[in-house]
Amino acid sequence: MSTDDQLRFPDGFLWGAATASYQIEGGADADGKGLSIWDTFSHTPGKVFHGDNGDVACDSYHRYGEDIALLKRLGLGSYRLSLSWPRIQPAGRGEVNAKGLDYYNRVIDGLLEAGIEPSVTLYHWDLPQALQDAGGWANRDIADWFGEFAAIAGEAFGDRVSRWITLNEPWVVAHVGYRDGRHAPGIRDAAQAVAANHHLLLAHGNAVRAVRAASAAPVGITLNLAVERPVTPEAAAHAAVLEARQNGVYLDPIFHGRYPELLDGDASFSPAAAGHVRDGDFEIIGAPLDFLGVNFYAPHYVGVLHPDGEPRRGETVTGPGAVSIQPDGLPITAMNWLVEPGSIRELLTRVVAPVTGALPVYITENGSSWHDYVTQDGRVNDLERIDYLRGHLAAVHGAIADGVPVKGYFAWSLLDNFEWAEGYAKRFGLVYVDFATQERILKRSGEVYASIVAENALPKA
Ligand code: GBH
Repeated sequence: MSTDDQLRFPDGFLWGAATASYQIEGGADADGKGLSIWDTFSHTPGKVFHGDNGDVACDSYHRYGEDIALLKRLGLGSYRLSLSWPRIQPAGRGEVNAKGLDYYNRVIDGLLEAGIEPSVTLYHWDLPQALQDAGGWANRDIADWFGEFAAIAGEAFGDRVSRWITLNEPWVVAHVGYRDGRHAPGIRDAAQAVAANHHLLLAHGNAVRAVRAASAAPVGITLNLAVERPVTPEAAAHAAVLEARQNGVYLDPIFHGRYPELLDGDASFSPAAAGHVRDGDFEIIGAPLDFLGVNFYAPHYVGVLHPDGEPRRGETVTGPGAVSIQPDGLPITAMNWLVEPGSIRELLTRVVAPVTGALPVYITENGSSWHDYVTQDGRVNDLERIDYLRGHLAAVHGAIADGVPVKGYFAWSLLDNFEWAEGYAKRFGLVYVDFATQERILKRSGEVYASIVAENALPKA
């Protein structure tokens, strides 16, 4: 699958780009949409950098036609978009907003007309505020509420969606939303976080069943999995615990019907230890999947906290006795995340494939943020993003050569967009967005990606 001067991807490899509803749509109260927790959170002073919010974002609620034209110009086979739950069910339960369904019908039909497969995520973090008022992901009833929403989406779009993703990154929802509070709903409570972990999985299982009842399309879930690299032999045990807290608490219940043994007795990280598991739960959670979606950005390097208990400069305490460190010599993105392409190959071969075996895997997000700017001749010369993209695609190619059945790759993101707590300050797009005018400019990385897609191959450096 390789010639001397290029790395060829398997025939039929699916090339795509991803976005998420709250990050691009705007139209925050258009046509009967209900409030989401991100509307509330972003309008709460001090929560988002620069006081930014998603009221307008990329205005894709009105400009989706331009977005589809860009996808077509990139030559992509699929677009990964997410549904805003409160656009479809303003109160999260019961009443369906027909105008919300109409919006997604327009987007999906537009994609199909352009020959682009819609890959639809049911939940990418914009929970209806009304459901948060009832406890949100910490309330077990949400498993049923989400099942109802999934059934509505399945019936409305199931004849035209190419693949379904139930949840995006449940770890971020539970951990960043309910444990450290940097994301909506901004709660800092380990008990709610560990409950959310379990309820997200139950909701996922109910959604799998609901969409299957209405749609023949493949169904999966997207996890953000961690690669924890110990920097000394003593740090290996810490790395294992950190991977169990982020990877095992999702992979094990979905694929093995249990929570990680390594966390037994840790009620703040194991839903089993916290007493949330009831009879029959693992049958729901373990509903067979058609693929696993994996989002990956950067590895972590794990060291042992200095015996005096003080993290050294550049270290962050990440667990009892453990620190994350920034090793010398690796580039760092505008998000402060490391660039180490080999880590995505390690993730696929060491973490994912031993669990998923022959199950197809899609990279549902991968990308990087840099301090992009428009030059006087109207171009965005994002050479660092090109390096990141090429490096990671070469590493994905390597994982395929190792035997991991990776079937597609979605770049994060099609567009610069609302980067959650970082607002508009951090840009991940293949397309630059001037948020004052909504002008979209294809970056040089977009041109490079388009040529990789057209060739189904990566030129060797
Ligand atoms: C994704 O989450 C989201 O799905 C997407 O909406 C978002 O825009 C995109 O990433 C870019 O942020 O320990 O400093 O190395 C990414 C979730 C969780 C990625 C934590 C990196 C560790 C950062 N992430 N993470 S660090």
